[in-house]
Amino acid sequence: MSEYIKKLIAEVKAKNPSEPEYHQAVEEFVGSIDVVLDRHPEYRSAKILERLVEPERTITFRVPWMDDQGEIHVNRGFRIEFNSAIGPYKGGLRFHPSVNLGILKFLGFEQIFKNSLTTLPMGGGKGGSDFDPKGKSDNEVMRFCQSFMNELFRHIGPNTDVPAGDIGVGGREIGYLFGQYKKLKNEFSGVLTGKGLNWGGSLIRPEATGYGVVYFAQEMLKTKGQSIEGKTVAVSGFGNVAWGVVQKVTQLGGKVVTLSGPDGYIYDKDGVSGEKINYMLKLRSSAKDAVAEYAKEFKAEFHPNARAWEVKVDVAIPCATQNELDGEDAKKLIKNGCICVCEGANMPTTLEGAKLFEEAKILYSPGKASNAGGVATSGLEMSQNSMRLPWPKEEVDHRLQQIMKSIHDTCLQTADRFGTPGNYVNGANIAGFLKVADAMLDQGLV
Ligand code: NDP
Ligand code: 2IT
Repeated sequence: MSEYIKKLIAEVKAKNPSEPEYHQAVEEFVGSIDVVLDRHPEYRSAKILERLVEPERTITFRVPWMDDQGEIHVNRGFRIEFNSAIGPYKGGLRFHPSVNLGILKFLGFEQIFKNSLTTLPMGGGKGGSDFDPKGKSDNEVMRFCQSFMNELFRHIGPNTDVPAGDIGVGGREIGYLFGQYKKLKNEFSGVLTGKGLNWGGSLIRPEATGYGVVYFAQEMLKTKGQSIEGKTVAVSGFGNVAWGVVQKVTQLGGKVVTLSGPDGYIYDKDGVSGEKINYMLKLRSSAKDAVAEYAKEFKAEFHPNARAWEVKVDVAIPCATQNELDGEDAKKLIKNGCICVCEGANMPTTLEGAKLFEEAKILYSPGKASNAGGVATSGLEMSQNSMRLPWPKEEVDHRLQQIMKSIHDTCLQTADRFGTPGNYVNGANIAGFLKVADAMLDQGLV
């Protein structure tokens, strides 16, 4: 690593103390960019990296709301408008008690390059709140969303910043947020994505992240003359992304044998398929934060307080949250003969885990490439909203498949061009970076 990059990382750490996830995301990214700067000194002199690591705008606000008993609560709301070089800020909202500025900055930073890879014109942003949806009633969630939008509405717009869902934010929350935006602005527009199908949503958006991950994994396996068919797959999480992954793996003839939650993981030797996939939706909406009930319902094994990565599988698809797969987990997967790790969540693998996958030379893709199908389909929802014309399911799915193939091929070609063939991490970081960096140069010092 060059002195220049080392200094940049040290400055990011000093300037953004107590934000370990943000440091991790920057470190992982700039490690790939060193070689680009050697070939393109113009990026260095224009201070592109120094500008990239500083969000264009960071908004924090108070979110007061009342529970069903009449008690008042105060949460913190955020929106990080990170980079608008190639389009309006775009990225999800996360509602989870762990949310803080550092976590949203890591997510917003990754979103810049992910969105760049999608081939669509979207800048990078992320937001959310430390609100805990666990155990809340529909009315409480509605009042929280309305209060959150009472401030957020003045910062967003269909050509400015277009939020969507992430952990803890699904169709129900997007509905309440959209309703309040519409009331405040007196405007029906595509200001959020992941909307309901009757009011501007796109077919396939709920499934898109998970489907896209599996399309990407399929492309990765193809490079080794293999496919999903007949493979056993470990999936973590049981939320939106995991649900889409399980559906698509099953359709393509693979077998998902694990799901996980904060309480542990389930092992289902017969595979999560058929009615069991719909049961995931029930588990999720029960807001109990646990997968143990799946084991009871379908006579599967439940392993409390353990991670699914100890199971012998061909393919691993982490779909829960950041840093859920560390060095020890990576060693277990490699030892058990896993040939492909395709990230569904954002930054689920620690720096150490990623290094081990790279050294073992197994197929390994970073979330910013393999989970980009969600935001890409959000981009397709924006196009349909602008045209005021919904596309059929087949068209959206076809475009999603094309986009995932394009991201896959771009990653491999770029990795090759910059001297690290087969390295999806470098390929994704560099290809995502080049488009944004050139747009920043074109647009001058803003
Ligand atoms: P959901 O809320 O639908 O599901 C999240 C899953 O992860 C749940 O099973 C959840 O369990 C678990 N989880 C969340 N936080 C933690 C934690 N701190 N420790 C352990 N488990 C946790 O979210 P999504 O499926 O939408 O998101 C999953 C991942 O995919 C995230 O990394 C997200 O950023 C990423 N992603 C999402 C996209 C989308 O379009 N939705 C697009 C691209 C990436 P519980 O809530 O019970 O804790
Ligand atoms: O991490 C992500 O890419 C998302 N949560 C989806 C963002 C979006 O705008 O659809």
